[in-house]
Amino acid sequence: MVLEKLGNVLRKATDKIANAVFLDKNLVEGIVRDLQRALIEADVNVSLVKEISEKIKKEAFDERIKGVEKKEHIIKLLHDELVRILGEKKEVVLGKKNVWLFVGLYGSGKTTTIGKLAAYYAKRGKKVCAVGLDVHRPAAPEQLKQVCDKINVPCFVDLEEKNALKIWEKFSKEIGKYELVLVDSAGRDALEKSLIEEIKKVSDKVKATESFLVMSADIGQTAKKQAQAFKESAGITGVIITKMDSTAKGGGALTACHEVGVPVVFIGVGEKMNEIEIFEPEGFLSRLLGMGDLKALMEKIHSVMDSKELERQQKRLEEGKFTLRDLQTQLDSMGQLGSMDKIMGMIPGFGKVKEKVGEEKLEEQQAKVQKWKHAINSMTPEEIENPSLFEKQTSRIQRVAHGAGCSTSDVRALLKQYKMLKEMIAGGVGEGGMDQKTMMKLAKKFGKKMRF
Ligand SMILES: Nc1nc2c(ncn2[C@@H]2O[C@H](COP(=O)(O)OP(=O)(O)OP(=O)(O)O)[C@@H](O)[C@H]2O)c(=O)[nH]1
Ligand SMILES: [Mg+2]
Repeated sequence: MVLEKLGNVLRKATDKIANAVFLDKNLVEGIVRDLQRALIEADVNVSLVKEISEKIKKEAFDERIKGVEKKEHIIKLLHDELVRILGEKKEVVLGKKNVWLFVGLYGSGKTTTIGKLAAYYAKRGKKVCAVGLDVHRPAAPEQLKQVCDKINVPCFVDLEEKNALKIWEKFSKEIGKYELVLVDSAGRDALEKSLIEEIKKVSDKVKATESFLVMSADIGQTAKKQAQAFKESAGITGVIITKMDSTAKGGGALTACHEVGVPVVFIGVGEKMNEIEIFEPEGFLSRLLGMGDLKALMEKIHSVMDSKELERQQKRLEEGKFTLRDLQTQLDSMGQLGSMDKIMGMIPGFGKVKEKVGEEKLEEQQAKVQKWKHAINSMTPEEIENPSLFEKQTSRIQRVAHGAGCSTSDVRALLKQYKMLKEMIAGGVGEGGMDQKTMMKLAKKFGKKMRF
C-alpha cells in the first residue's frame, strides 16, 4: 500500500483516541509524538507537522470540551488538517478537444504515465492518441510506441525527425481527429533554460489545454522547488506524482505541491499500465486511515462506549469508588465490543497484554469474564452493593454459582478480583483524583495480578 507506514501510525493514533478512557496530557502527547515522527518520516515539512501538532494539543487540552465530544473534535481536527495539507482536488474535466503536455526531468515517469492515462481514458470510451515529441533521447520514440502498442492506442512518432515542431506539423491532420491527445516531451537533468524554451515552444505549437509536470515521489519535499520553478517558467496546470509505491517520502511530495499552489491531479502507484489513480485528498486520506470516511470513524468512537456512561465511570474512578456494579458495567461493555483485546486497549497500559499473553490465553480470559458476568447477574442488589455479605455468609456463593452455572471457585475468583481492583483504585487516588500515570501503574499491577 502507498505510504503504508504513515497509514499504520494514523490508524493507531485514531484508535488510541477512540478507545482511550482517559484522554489526558500524557496520552495526547504520546499520540502527537507518534504522529510527528510518522509525518516527518513521510517527508512532510517540519513546520507543517508542528502546526498540526500544536492544533491537536490545543484542542485536546481545552477544558471546555469533554468526553466523547472531545474525541470527536480531535479526530475531526486531525482529519481536516491532513486533508488541508494534502491540497484541494482539481478535477480534470475533458472538453471537446484536449491536448495534454507532459513535462519533467529525466526518468520521472512521463512516458509511462502517458501509457497509463491513454489506457485509462480509452477504456472509458474516449478517442485517445499519443504523440512522441521527445527528440533528445534516441530510444524515446520507440519506447512510447511500445507502450502504446501494448495498450492498443494509436501513437504518432517519427524515428528520424529531430525537430519536435515538425513532427507535430507532420501529423497534425491525423491528430486532429482525437478527443484526447497526450504529448510526450523530452526530459532533462535540470530545469535549464533550454528546457524552458522548448516547453514553451512545444506548448504554444500544440495548444496544450493542460501542462502536467511529472515528478517522482522519491524526491520528497524537493518537489516544492521543482513545482515552483516549473509553475513560474513553464506555466504548468497540475502535477502528477509517480512511484508513490516505491518510497516512504510520498507525503513530502504531495504536501509540497500544495504549498506552492499547484494541484496534484494523478498519482502513479506502480509500473503496470493500470497503476494510476486520480488524486483526491479526502479519499486518499480515508484509505490511509483505513476507513470509509469520517462518518465511519465517528461511529466507531460512539460504538466504544456510551458517552454518559463513560463520564459516569470516569467520575467514579476519580473519586475512588468502584462497586461490583461498576465491574458489571465494565464487563457488559466488554461483551458489546466482543473481544477481550479491544477492552485491553481501552484500559491504559493494557494495550500490550495481547502480545504478551497470546490469543489462546485471551480466549480463556474471555470465557472467565463471561462467567463473571453471569455470576453478577445472579446476585441480589444487596450483594452487589455490599459484597462483604459473601464473606459473612458463604452459602451465598453456592447460590450464585448455582444460578450462574459456574463453580464456587469461579465466584470466589470474581470476588477476589473485584476486591483487588477496588483496593488498587482506592489506593491510587490522591487529592486531585487519579492521573494517567497512576492509572498506568495500576493497570500494570492489575495485569500482573490477573495471572494469565
Ligand atoms: N514503481 C513505479 N515505477 C514507475 C512508475 N512510473 C514510472 N515508473 C518507472 O520509472 C522509470 C522511468 O519511467 P519513464 O516513463 O521512462 O520516465 P520518463 O519521464 O519518460 O523518462 P525520460 O523519457 O528518460 O525523461 C521506468 O522504469 C518506469 O517503469 C510508478 O508509478 N511506479
Ligand atoms: Mg520518456
